[in-house]
Amino acid sequence: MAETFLNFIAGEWREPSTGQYHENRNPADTEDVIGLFPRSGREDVERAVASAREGFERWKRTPAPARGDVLRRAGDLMTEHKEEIARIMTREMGKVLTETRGDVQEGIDTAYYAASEGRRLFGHTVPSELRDKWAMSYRRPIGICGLITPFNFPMAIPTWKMFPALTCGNSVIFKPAEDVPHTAHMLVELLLEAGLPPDVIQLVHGRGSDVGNVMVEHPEIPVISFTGSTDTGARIGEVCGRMHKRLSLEMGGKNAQIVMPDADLDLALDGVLWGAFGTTGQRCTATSRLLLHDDIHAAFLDRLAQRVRALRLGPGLEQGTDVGPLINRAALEKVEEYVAVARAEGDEVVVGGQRASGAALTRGFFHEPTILAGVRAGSRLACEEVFGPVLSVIRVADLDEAIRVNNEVAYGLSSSIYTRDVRSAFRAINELDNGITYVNAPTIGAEAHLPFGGVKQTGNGHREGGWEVYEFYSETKVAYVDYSGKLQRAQIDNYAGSPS
Ligand code: UN1
Repeated sequence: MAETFLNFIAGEWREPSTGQYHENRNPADTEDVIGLFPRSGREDVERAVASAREGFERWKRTPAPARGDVLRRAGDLMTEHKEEIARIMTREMGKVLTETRGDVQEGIDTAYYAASEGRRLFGHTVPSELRDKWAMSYRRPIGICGLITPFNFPMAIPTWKMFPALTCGNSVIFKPAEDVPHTAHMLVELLLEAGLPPDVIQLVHGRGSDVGNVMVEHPEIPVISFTGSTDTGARIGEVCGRMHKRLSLEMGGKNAQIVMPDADLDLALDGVLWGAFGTTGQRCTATSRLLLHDDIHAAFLDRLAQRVRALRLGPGLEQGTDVGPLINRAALEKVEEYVAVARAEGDEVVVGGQRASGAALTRGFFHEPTILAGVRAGSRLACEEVFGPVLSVIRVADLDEAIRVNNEVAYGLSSSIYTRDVRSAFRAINELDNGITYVNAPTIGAEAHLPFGGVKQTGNGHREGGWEVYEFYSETKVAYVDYSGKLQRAQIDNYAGSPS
């Protein structure tokens, strides 16, 4: 019998008001049932809001360094349980164990950063226009933050949102993706063990169309942070715009790696292999386009094809596996559809192109790592996000064309250039329309303490990670203190020219 998991609402592990559960299955072997997880409804969110409201009142008065201290302990506990969490994560999400260890490590790094930020949360002190007057800005917590997170980084992405929100003094309602509820359960357990007051965190499992929608539309949740598809982000944006909510969106990408003829080609090969097929291509930052300069196109493609053919497809828990399964059946079918579109559009399938065969692999959602060549800029495979192990190779004549092709898609998350020419490198940094550009490194691998996010349809101007996210989760307040003992009108009301 599979274990039944519960929501964490109002300080208790509770059954969902709907009485409904869904089965969480291992994407590498669908006969392996991990557990039953709640499919919650409106009533659960209402209860969570009522409790988070009380949690917020107390937590916002807790000194920020003390709030940070809870996150430091959470980081310690995550470190202690790193291997256990990684195994749980691989079982429900599919990516290989080395990568799930990395995912947990990103959460740990985010915890320690958040802990130290509790001792900073800088404001500004600036001179006043007037004598005997003090002027400064500082940060205040906002309220209840609704966090809606994706499947592909089950630990890192929730911590990117949750830890800064908590350090800033907010309470949190957490709705993890339905495919990765077990990791979310672990995270909440560890936070409680670390000493987070129970009403400051609420875990509500369920579908976006039920729980997510109710959170987004709830008038008492003033902050929403969402990572997921651009379509869903657009719908969330409409509601939040109407309700004047603060909203952070991290959405799709169509990230490109450019390889120039002067590059270290071995390095570029390692880079694209990791960027395109790591996490089975299911990172928002995954390399899904390879822009190859004419001069090296044929030779590079040839070597890449050999390397891709050698990748081992298999369960992420098995040693020697390079590429795990896709997250679910719909994701696998989407990849198959895109390969069919590619064939119809006349792209050449150089490697892969099929659902994986062989008894062990047909029990999971495996698709062969796939390279498509001859992809034309502007075609569907050159523009649309696949979110799977599919790389579109586009031929370019020079750096100008590479920059143009990189920039002509609707998304703008990450990009990469391999070159030994410092001029090309700096031109790329300056002219590629992305939130992140890597030089001589793949499109994946952002560090936890720098701002993460993209331009155009990838985001809405906010960043996760680093110092910027702390601005998102706090409200700036300005205080003026006049100690002159008399009414001093502001400069605009008494300007008498430059002081003598
Ligand atoms: C994502 O792409 O979905 O940059 C998040 C990386 C990781 C996070 C990626 N640090 O590869």
